[in-house]
Amino acid sequence: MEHFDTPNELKQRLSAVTAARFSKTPEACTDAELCQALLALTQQLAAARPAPAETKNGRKLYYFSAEFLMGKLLSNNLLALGLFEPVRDLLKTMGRSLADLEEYEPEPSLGNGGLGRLAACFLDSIAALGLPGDGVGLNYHYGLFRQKFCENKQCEQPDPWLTPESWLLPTGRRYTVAFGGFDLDAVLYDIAIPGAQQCTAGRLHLFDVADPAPAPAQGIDFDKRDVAHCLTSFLYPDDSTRDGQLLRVYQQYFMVSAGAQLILDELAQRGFAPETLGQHVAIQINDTHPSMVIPELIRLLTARGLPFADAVAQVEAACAYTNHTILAEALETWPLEFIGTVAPQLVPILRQLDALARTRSGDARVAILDADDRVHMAHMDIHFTHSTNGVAALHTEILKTSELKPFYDLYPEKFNNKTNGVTFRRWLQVCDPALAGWITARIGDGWTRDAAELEKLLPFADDDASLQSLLEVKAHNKRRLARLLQSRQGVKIDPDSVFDIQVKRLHEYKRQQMNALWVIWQYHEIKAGRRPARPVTVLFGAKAAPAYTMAKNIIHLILCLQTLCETDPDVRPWLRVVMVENYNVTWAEALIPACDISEQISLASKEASGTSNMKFMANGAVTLGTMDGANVEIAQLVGPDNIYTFGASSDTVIDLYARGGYCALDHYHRPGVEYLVDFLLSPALLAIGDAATLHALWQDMKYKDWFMALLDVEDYIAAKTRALAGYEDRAAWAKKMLTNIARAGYFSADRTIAQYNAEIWHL
Ligand code: 26Q
Repeated sequence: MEHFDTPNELKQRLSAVTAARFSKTPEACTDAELCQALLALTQQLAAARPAPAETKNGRKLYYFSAEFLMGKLLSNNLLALGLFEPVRDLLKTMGRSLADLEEYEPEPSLGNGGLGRLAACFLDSIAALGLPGDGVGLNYHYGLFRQKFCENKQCEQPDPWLTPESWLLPTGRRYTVAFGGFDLDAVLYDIAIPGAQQCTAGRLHLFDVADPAPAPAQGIDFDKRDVAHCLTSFLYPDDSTRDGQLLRVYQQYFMVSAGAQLILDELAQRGFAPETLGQHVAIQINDTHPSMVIPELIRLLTARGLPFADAVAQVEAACAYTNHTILAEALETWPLEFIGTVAPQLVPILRQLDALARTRSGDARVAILDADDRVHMAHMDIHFTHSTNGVAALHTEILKTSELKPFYDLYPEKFNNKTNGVTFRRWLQVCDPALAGWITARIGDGWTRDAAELEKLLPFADDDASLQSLLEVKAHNKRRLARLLQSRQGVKIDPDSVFDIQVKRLHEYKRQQMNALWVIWQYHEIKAGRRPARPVTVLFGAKAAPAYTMAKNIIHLILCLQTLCETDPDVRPWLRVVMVENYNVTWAEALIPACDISEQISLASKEASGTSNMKFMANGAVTLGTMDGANVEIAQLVGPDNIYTFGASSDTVIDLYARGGYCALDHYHRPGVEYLVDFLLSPALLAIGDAATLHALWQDMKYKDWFMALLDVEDYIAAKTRALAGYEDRAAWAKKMLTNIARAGYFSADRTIAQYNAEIWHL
């Protein structure tokens, strides 16, 4: 940890930075300047830290991911450097606050959602455990679009995050990537990742083109054919329309080719021969986006003289693959023709790998190249890595028994589970200091090093004073969120209402539309004179991929319901709907600590894990959820009294899909359901929203309902009614909160990373 012997010394360091940058004392700086100065100072301190020592077996990890959703770095890095409290106290003496300064830090949104944020949590834990490992990704100039609401619809705006005070350290390193017909230099920038409780730092390596395109005058339209300049311009949104995404393949090959060269370089620098790759390198492939690292490494090793079979064996020993999805339509396959255009040198290798895979199994379902000459990236990963893992217990079981069964039959020893985790440093210590203080006052601060120690809180479930003050912590966080909503969005909410929160990417399988049906139900109840015990505020946050029409239609419905409730004087005192604009990591850090009821309502079998469910739990929210993803493990850990579960089981759902046994219309005709769906076409809603959009959504819900919202909606309403009734017994609710916090330790990313290391990486 960084030690400044006196607060004075810290002040001197800060003064040196403000003097050099702004010729001012810290006191004379604006909040924006002070933010920049602190960013610069923590960046200097983090960058000065050495890499963790290599372990005795000399292995080093490279975590390859197309996305790293880092979020703001100032507070997190201050914490890792041991400076969070000293800086907070110093600022206080100056009459300033860290929270105010942070408003000026741009958020690097280099990811879509869960997968990208997981990668960021993992880097934090790898550094905190002092493991020798770096991230490898791309330096997108525009992260995920910025969301605006215009006329109750989503509009997308560019999100430039690179500013002079951003976190990139130039490294002077570059590699040449050979594409079909031209070469391109990959320039390496680093972000230093200081390890909490360590004196070392890891690195996030981000590759960029040497001569990036200038920002477009407006919008986010880049010339996707201008690969040399636009390759790193923007991050692809996660949507189901993948056709024609040639630039995406350019991005992927650029990342893995430069990354593979970096790995072989460092291997040589460490004094090891290329034929020892499998012994000295661990590569984790985060979903299929970096899968081309496999053929690329094989190509580079054979070019260095290794026989093909030996190169394959080394790569298989080095690489491991993580699967994050069971949605068949989300599995990446690329036309071989694309790869022939982008990286023709890989085509013969892919054909050889396909031939080799066919010698291992005659089952056409496990082939790499299909009859249409499409390359199944996940298939290549499973054949030519030594480990395939799912991200929650249920997800891994589903992979083994249904989605990837032919592979499991072929390679049972390769399959393993690594239930996701989140970093409690960002997601509890930094975002919820009030709760962190409450915990430490009761069990000491050992939990900040080992989250399993949170279990020591369990005896306090019988301590009335502790329960009372836990409720006060929650009330404090709800008031904090209310203030933020007022200042950022001009919306005033009632901190004494129940905060029911669903924040995640908008996807039909996550079923925000089912939550919207609950709003419609509650609206009708209130109109009929049946009011809830206390007001409810339903908060949503979600971005829809720009090309995902159904998702955008659901946003429209939610925003229309928001207007409906706001403008109806009978309803507004009892039911509010608020959708936060531009939901991102920064919003999450304010929403999660303020949550009472955590909505985790995906169709069972569809959410691989979920990770916000873990963050909510650790912050004392009670889950209302289906038995899906990691919710299953949450339910096991807290027991039935401390979670509200509902809905069809994953077995039932998988069976319905297999038989084609689900008929939305049958469920629509149930008396408790029809009026909810038909409300989409009611005069009240049509007066607010766009008729064509609402009609399209109504039709889809009634006739298709691919993710079975109508199957579960009545059970959902019943479960939410139970949860809201449970909330009214404040002491009993506080016990549920406490139990959730106490049992959340399992979901620390430190635990997850320790398992990756013990069972896959062996660093
Ligand atoms: C692929 C090809 C072309 C364009 C975009 C994509 C693409 C981009 C992002 C495909 C998928 C993603 C993101 C997936 C994701 O976030 N999955 C989530 O991963 C979490 C971490 O494991 C899980 O908790 C979630 O359940 C899972 O949905």
